[in-house]
Amino acid sequence: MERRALLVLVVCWLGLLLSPGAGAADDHLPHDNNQTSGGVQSFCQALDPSPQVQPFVEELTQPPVIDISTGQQLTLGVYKIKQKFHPDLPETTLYAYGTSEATASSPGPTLVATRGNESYVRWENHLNDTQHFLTVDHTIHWANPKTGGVPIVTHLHGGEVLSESDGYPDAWYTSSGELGPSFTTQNYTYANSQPAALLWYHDHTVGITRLNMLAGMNGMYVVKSPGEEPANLPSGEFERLIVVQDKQFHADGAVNFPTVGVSPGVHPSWCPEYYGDTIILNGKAWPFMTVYPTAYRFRMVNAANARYFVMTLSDPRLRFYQIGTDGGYLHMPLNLTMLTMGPAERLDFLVDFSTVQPGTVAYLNNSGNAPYPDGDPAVGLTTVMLKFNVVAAPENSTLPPFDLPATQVLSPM
Ligand SMILES: [Cu+2]
Repeated sequence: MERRALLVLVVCWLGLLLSPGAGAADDHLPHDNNQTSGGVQSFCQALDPSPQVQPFVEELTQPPVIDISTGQQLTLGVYKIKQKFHPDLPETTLYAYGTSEATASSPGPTLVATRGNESYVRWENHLNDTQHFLTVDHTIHWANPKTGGVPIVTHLHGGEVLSESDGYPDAWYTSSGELGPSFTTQNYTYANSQPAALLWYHDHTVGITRLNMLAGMNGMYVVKSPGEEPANLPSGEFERLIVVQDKQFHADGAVNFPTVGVSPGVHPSWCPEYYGDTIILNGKAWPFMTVYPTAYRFRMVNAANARYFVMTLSDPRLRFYQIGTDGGYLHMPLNLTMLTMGPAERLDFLVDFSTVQPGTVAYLNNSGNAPYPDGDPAVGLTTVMLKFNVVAAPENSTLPPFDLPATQVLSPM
């Protein structure tokens, strides 16, 4: 089983390496919290800054949740949709997962499985574009369907799965039915044999993974393990699952991705890394979150192409209690002031807001250099991810007490 898990991991990262991202952003803008600015080393062409937006005007939302522990096959399609990332931004065209075109979103629905129960997902391609809306570099090894269209294939990142259901980069398929050389089925089986953890699904097509990811093809996948997880963790409204991504936008709302590569004479549009100047949590640019003075659980996925998030809390009375990582729970919670989350990584942590008064405003900040660790410092609004507004609990309500998992021992660092 360990060998299989390792193989899956290797295949996934190979896919990313074969189809690296691209990018650049405006360079060295002054620190100004009213400005949208990326300020990273330019690998390829410098991209125009995204339209300026007012941060923290929309509440953090949660993607729809679908229980896949029932044994019933779920059909999820990829659809071309429009989505608003911010009231100040025009609609953005995306390719996104959903049970229908009307409900598709980026991130897609959060799939919740139970350890020991197989689940079944049929992944459908409903993209009828004759070509990708982002610029494909035809000089690098990519799916290159003879009949055109937008190939897709879905990988469950971190999942222990058999190869037919792993979403190999060459197992792609188009909406017209053209198949990649490794295609066997689009009906995938997930064993859910592994310990409880947050996984995520994303496109994995050879040579355009970076484009399909930025186009919106990602979502979360939870393996639950009743009876084997720490008791009394914050749950319900006190548990938030969050996909973090950075994007850059044209004035018309379209995703801004380099069209001129790092060595355009050889590869016209290929770039090694992409950094967007807009930080997006669950499909919203710089949302805020209203919290009561109690503990919340945060489970995060970094779905960025290249950006590392080095996260701190702006109020020294607030701390991170990290309880889990990619593979599931840690042996003991870690009492931390900083968390680092690289691309594709997951973090599971608690923040106890009972240590501050209602009326307190706090921020989840980012100080990750881009590229990490030796690139340019984060500047402008890339230094902040999420705002917390601490409010009093409703009258006559009882908030759950802060309760670190009983099966773990607090170990201050
Ligand atoms: Cu992956």
